[in-house]
Amino acid sequence: MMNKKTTLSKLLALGAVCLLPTTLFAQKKQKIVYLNKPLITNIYTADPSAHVFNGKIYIYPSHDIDAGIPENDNGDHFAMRDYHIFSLDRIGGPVTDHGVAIDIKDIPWGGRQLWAPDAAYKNGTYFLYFPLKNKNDVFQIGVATSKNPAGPFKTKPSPIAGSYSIDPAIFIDNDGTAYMYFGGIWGGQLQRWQNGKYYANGSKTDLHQDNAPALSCQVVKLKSNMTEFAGPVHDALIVDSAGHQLLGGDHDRRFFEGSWMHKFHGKYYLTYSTGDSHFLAYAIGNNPMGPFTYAGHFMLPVQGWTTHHSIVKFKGKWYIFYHDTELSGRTSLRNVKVTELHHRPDGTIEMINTFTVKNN
Ligand code: FUB
Repeated sequence: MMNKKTTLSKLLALGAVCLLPTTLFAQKKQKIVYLNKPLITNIYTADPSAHVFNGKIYIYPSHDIDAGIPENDNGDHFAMRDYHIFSLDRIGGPVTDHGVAIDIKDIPWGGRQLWAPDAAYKNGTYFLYFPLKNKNDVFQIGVATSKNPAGPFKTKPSPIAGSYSIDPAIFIDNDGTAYMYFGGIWGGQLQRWQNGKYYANGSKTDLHQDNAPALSCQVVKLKSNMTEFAGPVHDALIVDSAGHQLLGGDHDRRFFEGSWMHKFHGKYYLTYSTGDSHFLAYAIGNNPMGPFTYAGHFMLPVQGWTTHHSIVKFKGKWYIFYHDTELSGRTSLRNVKVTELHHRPDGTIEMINTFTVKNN
């Protein structure tokens, strides 16, 4: 799953020792000291979308399994088949596993790979949004509903019309308007879509367009029923301080996948993974549709290939939920963690380093 262009020297320059298996550290008498412990240890979990519902934190993660599929850049080894939902009353408190909330066999349009989900609440109903490859092996986004934040959820018979790619993240603004941010390149297939059409062999990928604008995170308003797009999908543009769109070759800063939106002091913070360069980055805007001005990294590479996050305010503090591979040391068997996130008075976000390597 590693970028073919990635060289050992680049990894070392990045300090991305996180990509090396734990055993290598053992041979060299080094050990990894983690900032946080895994929250869930009974199953492997990743891509945690956290929300506060009824005074509790609910976590909607992917459920990683060992499907016996070799790793590749398309992410075929992420062959997840169901979702579990978790809740906790307080950070540091016990975590409850509410069991299977939805199973791939109950999704009539589904083919394979239940990837990073998200959830939302409106008017007495909870909505679970999930990316899944359809029977033609094309990612689309489905939605399921429940009266209980912990499920079980009942899926709509078809994917959301006009949906594509992966990693839905729902943001409801103070005026009640709901937005979905989504998309991911490489295995997330965003590069195969142009003007609402799918090109199976699409070459519109940042891997071949280093000097062209990078592919953008996608954003769309949802109808008040929360199950349909209200209009066209837009590019959530990320620009530099001079107003120029980030370029495809700018792997340290450009959008890759795993977007999230939170609002802080009236500004809209689009946060996302830079994928093959392994950072979490953020960009700030005055409008939920963008444009967003690139503001920096706020999480260094984790132990594992990459991470996927969500940001939530709970009892007056901000938290970031993320994953690494502490429990397994394997890219496709991840575990969810949480740590506090701090905004500085000027609105920038303090850097988080989730592990250090110590000599024994
Ligand atoms: O879990 C499968 C995929 O890996 C997610 O959809 C991406 O965000 C990445 O975490």
